[in-house]
Amino acid sequence: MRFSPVRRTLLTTAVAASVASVGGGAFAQNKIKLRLSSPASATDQRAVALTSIFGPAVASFADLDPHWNASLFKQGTELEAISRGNLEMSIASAQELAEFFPEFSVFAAGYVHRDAAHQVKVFNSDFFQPYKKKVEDKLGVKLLSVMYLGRRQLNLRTDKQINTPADLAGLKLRMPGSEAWLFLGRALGANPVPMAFTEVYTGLQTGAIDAQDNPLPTVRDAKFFEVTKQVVLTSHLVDLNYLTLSKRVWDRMTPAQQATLQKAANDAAESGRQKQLALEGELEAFFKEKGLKVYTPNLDAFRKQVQEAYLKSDLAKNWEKGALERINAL
Ligand code: KDO
Repeated sequence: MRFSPVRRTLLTTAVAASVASVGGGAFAQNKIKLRLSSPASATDQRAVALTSIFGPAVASFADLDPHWNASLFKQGTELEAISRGNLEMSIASAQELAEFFPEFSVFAAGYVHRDAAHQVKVFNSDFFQPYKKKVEDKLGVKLLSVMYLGRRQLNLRTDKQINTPADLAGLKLRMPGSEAWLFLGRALGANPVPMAFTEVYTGLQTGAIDAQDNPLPTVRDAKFFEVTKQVVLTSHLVDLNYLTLSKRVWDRMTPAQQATLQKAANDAAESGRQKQLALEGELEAFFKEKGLKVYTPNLDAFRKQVQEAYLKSDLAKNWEKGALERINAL
């Protein structure tokens, strides 16, 4: 994995910018504007939890100003925007963080996190604290909470039966556009095509791509079921996002405001997680009613191929020593 020149420059300017902001003082009178940008739709449970729980909980001192469907910043550019002081919040993936800090790709690797509870354990573990600190110090971004997106499943516009990774050979599988994502697509046995989330519906409709992967609630929210014929339950990634906040904004809040905001973030993440889990349990039936095939392939074959691909990859060379073992032990 390479550090792009843009990302490297940004890491240097971010540190300079956060040094310059020291001594900004608490937000005493004016409310803090918290612009949040995400490709998520307004019906996504993370969005629902942020607007119905987080926003009201911080309303005495902050105005949450969410922009869904990537309407403010393009997918994958949000961390850079926060770092440069152009945005206050985002819902970031470990894959996006791996663009700046390659060691984050371990949290984005297939068949590593076991479930939603495991994600929370990892996020709160002593082992994860230096990762958080590095993102704060070098990028000026605070990782507030871990949000559960769900188990990513394959969603195809063709009805070819998929049993093992070999059945995906040559399949144009859309992945979000970063190296850690594309690697996952290749590890599954497909031909990954980078594409922004907001373009996926049209991509499936026109046949620019053969398939996409996302958790069941996202397949419903984004209406991908309207333009696909099957869902193959590979559960290849128990996917997470981090709710992020500009460290500069955090540092200018009073300790009481910080405590309120942190609790609001944790409460919103917990509510979103529970709703997302419940939906995952219900949606198989919904897709079947809509006429899609929904079935489980040979999971041992997928797990074996994906895990082996990671272990012998360049990505794994960037993982902290013992990281995988520590995650597995939690
Ligand atoms: C996607 O682009 O497929 C993805 O699921 C990636 C996630 O990290 C997350 O950003 C998500 O999109 C968006 O929030 C839209 O749900």
